[in-house]
Amino acid sequence: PRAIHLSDYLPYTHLVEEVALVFRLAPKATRVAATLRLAPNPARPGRHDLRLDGENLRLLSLRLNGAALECAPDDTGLTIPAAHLPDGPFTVETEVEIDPEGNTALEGLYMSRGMYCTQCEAEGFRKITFYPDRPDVMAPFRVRVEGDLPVLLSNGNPTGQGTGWAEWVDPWPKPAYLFALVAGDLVAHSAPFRTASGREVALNIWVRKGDEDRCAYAMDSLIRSMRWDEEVYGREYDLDVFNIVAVDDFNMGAMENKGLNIFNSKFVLASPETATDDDFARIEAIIAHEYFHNWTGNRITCRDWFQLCLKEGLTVFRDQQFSGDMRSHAVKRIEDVLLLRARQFREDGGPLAHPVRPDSYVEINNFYTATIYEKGAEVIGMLKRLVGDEGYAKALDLYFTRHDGQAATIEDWLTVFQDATGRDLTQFKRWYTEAGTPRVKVWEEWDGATYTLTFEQENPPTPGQPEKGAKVIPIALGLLNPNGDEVLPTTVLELTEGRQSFRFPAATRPVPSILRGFSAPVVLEREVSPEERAFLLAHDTDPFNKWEAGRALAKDLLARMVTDGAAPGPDWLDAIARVTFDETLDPAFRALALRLPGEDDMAATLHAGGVTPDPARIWTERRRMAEALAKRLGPQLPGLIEALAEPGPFTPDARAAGRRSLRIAALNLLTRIDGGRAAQAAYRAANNMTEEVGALVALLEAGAGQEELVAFEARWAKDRNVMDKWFALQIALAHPDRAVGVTEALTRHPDFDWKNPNRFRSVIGALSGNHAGFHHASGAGYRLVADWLLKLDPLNPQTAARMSTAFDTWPRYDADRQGMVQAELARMAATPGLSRDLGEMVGRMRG
Ligand code: B3K
Ligand code: ZN
Repeated sequence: PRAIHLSDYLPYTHLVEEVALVFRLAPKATRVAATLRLAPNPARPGRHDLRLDGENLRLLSLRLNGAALECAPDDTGLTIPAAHLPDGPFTVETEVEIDPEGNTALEGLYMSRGMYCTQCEAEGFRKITFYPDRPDVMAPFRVRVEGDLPVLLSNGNPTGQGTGWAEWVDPWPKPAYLFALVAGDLVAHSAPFRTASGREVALNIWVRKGDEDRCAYAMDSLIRSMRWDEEVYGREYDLDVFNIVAVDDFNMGAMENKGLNIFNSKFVLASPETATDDDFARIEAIIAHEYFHNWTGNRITCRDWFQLCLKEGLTVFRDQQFSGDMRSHAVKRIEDVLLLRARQFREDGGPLAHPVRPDSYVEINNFYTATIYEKGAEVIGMLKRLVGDEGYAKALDLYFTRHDGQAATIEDWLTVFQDATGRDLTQFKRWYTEAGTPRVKVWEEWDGATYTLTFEQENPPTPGQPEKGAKVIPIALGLLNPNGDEVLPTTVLELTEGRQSFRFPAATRPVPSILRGFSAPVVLEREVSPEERAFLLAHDTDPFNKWEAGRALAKDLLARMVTDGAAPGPDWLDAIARVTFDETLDPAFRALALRLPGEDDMAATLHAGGVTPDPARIWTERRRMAEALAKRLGPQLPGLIEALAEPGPFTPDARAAGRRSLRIAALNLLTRIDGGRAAQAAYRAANNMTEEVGALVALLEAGAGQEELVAFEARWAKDRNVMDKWFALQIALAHPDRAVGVTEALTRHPDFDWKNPNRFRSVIGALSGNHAGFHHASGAGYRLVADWLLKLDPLNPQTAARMSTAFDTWPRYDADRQGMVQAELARMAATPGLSRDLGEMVGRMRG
């Protein structure tokens, strides 16, 4: 399959002035009639063939300006030669037949448990009808849906409905990837919303009967998101209705179709009994994310798929701001950085590294990555820091006025910032075009009067990019006196050269707090003594760096435990103990400070330091670390658990969730030293899923919990979203020697419906998330995951390809493991009929 290149971009030959679609729904033979009003595009002078994309469509009829036309489609579309086309505007009508029931790829129009739904981003619309399926072709849509189901939905405003039919008009020109249709026996949880300028909007969350009592939190999140976007970005909603539909079979989290967001049901449905605090937080964030796309993505969309970060990076940045405003900025930032390091730094450091704006791809679905999303958001965070809050606000206002209704590029975005703030962003643009995580080394010097910090940046090579220039790196810095007073409040240094020094007057030698708030997505390399880290953990006024100091202390220690058998000493144990019981600190922050470094993170860190990680050893030492901490805190844990109990009914707010997370972290430690008694009692007493799962996790991590697993299954067998947790937890937390066996056993469970992406992820994805189990020396983990990817690929290539990223860290490990992964990658590559999706991923990982 051929790669597509950014440099080959040309505007489409024609403009689509209007689209009218009629759907006659039938599970195996849905008919789609499309009428396209087209005109030559002045941006492409000359006469051109009309090329329409189309895949797996049975063409029933084709008319040009009302007259039948004989024209046979090929595998990827239909061409009407220029010779047939008039000089001016013309109309093309097609009728096709498609098979929603046979659509297991869950792209285009498909069925999920009796309900019709669509997923068109990135290139699914071409599986529905012949069309120029590219984001720079924007048109208003009229849709008529006919089908024997009570609820028939599409984008825009409803314009009429009767038994068995409904009509919708979306006045806002949009690319085809934002098209959506849903039909099913659904019920709505509804609420009214009045926009700032007084438009009445009907909000509906459509779910299956029986799920309507699990929509309240999603609705509340939606209303808060709509209000927030008005208040913070001045963005109002622009239709009379906003519909959200929950679907059980979905390849990713959710989709921002205009006026008709479609969600994976696990990111909508929540009740205290079925959803954990993390689920509630994710629902709030994803509802906000999809809603925010209405402006950043829909009203202003992407010119081509290389510009994906234009909408995704910005929308992630906005949803992060929103969650911070709703909850705690400090806690949100720490969680976001944990995720960034776990997913994006991992991607950036391996064979799948690519720029935030890639310049080529084979299958665009493979580029919905942590780099596009999370690093894309980090880049905007840096931009905001560099131009300041006011500059950012001015730039965003200009972006919305200048580009509303357009399909824009990263160049447009940066030009807006240059025009609004006067700042030259030529060098900054490298963040978009160059892959890899910069490494920043720091040296300090103090001569009695002046304190000097010298930074050196190194931009490591990545696939296809052996060399790169220096980046603009905003480094937020604070200086503390040895007595803990802050002598320099947060100041942003701009590192623009390979090596650069900054000087500060200082009569005593200060302690630096560098990269506050994680002001740039870089790896900071600096030799720091445990004493200095403990000092910052105790005194830093920047909550992120305060947490980071404890994290670094733990990572340094765990690295020494793994490499030279060191034992946890009082420097770390006492420092963590102080934070754990410091009642002036937010419980959510204390819980994060108690969280040990992850095994995969540790493997990456060891590898970066020149040590080949041994997964089994990391697992053992990390456990030893937790046990030492449990022993150190032990006597005080029951009291802490007791003090954090929440009287009264469950509320999902950040305050209550933070208390629960600290309580559960304490319970988890206690379980390592009390034989599981407290956790067993907590499991029985739990009246919400957060505590139920918290107690179960504690037991499973301690090698117990079998009885509780049985009870859990008996209680939740009928609830798919809850049962996903049951499958995932026992695999993710299995002993490394048993992880593959447990996974194999669960693949034989009658409820292992592997064609359902959520269930597949909660079994196969949970195994690849069990670091020591997946990387087991036997190679059985690699084999099992590869077997299942090969089984899924013919049915659902998108999900198979996405999950293949499990293999991308192979260069870190020893020669045996490298060889075994390479063998699995080779086996996959050699499989006849491998999808373009999985084929591209495997090819990139083999290098
Ligand atoms: N834009 C969608 C993702 C589509 C993924 C296509 N493979 C969801 C989101 O980012 O909001
Ligand atoms: Zn998005």
